[in-house]
Amino acid sequence: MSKNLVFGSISSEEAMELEKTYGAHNYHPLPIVIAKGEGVKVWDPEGKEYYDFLSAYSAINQGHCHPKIIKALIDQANVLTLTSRAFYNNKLGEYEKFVTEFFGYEMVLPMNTGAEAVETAIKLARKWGYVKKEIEEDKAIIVFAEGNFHGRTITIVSASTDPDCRKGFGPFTPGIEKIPYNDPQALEDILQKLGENVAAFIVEPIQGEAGVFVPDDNYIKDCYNICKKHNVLFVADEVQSGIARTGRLLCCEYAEIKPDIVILGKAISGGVLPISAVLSSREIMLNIKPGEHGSTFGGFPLACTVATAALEVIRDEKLTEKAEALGKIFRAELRKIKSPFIKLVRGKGLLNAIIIEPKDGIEAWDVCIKLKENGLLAKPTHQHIIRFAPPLVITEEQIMECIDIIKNTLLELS
Ligand code: IF1
Repeated sequence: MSKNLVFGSISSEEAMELEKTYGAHNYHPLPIVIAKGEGVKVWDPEGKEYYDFLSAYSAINQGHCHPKIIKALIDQANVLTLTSRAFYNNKLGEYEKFVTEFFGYEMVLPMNTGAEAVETAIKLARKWGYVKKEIEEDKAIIVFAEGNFHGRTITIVSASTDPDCRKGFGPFTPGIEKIPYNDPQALEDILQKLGENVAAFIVEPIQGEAGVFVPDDNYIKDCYNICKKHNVLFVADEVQSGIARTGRLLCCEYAEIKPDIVILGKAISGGVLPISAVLSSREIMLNIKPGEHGSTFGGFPLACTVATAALEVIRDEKLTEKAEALGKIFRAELRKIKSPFIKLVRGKGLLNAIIIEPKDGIEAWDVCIKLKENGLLAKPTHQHIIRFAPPLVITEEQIMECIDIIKNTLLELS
């Protein structure tokens, strides 16, 4: 049977079969195989073209295979990839200066995945709690928001309220409290009660996985002020909301506050390597002493070079401004679509979602299948929500083309 392949050497069917046979079934992907990516577009092995409206969950803000980032990867890969932190190297310090100045912080602790950065932030906060706030040893508490998503490690899922993230993975890490999201009073109440042992409040400025849950305008600022009042660190998980995605370099800028600790991942590398970072002050960062935390690859030369190029792209191509302007157009156009399936449109910048009203047995998953057939890739979250997050390099013309695809798809399903 001719495979009529355009990219790679195996067909979509073969690729899916191989994953099913040899790969753990820890995901339920949409039935689409991606073989090539460039900018806002991806292609399957048979050459069909799609708009990518997931951007690998906002890791590909700069667009697939951005030439500047790929060049940085290739050039550095031919010189030096990894030294470990047993020795110095000529790339880490330069990157640390660049990234701390880029985001306006004094110090950075480089890690690899977002979850590792969240774990690092938890350790930094606990350490600060014992050393600086003089919390009784092993009594430190970290407060999280219900509906959060911060990664998949045991400590992080200990903070989760999603049964699918927790079931069968206990026992869980102690010293974790959870309060309703978008409710500053709930934070005030728990800090009134337990505040003297609370080291930090860790929160997403917009809850991505929860379905692009944008809190009230005052929420982040109120929580920050409550944390200050109780000598509790305010920690922002900007792994998904950060790096221009919501129309600000950091989503917390909308609240006009500067978190004590910022957690970054995903688009810090433009989706080229797993790179993450924890940014903070010297007063917080220097409580972790040599040998108390780290990782083999954390801040390796290849990562430093790629992350520098990826952040320069954000700056030089003005992707923050673009995300804000195009996000407004995208939401306005989505809201013009008259469809019984659209219950709500919400988001900030180019992190948006529609809440689907199921109808005649048709749910968000079916909408995504039809969108795929019409050339646009998006994936549902929590059954009835479809997240739309294209690379920030998308043009206004392409946005309008995708609005038409979404409109026509919903029309077809009606
Ligand atoms: C999966 C979700 C998104 C994150 C925030 C930390 C991390 C993530 C705000 C951890 C990671 C990814 C993980 C990936 C799918 C995706 C995801 F659906 F899982 F929840 F984006 F919403 N903080 N989110 O969003 O970063 O360790 O993955 O590098 O696990 O399925 P990571």
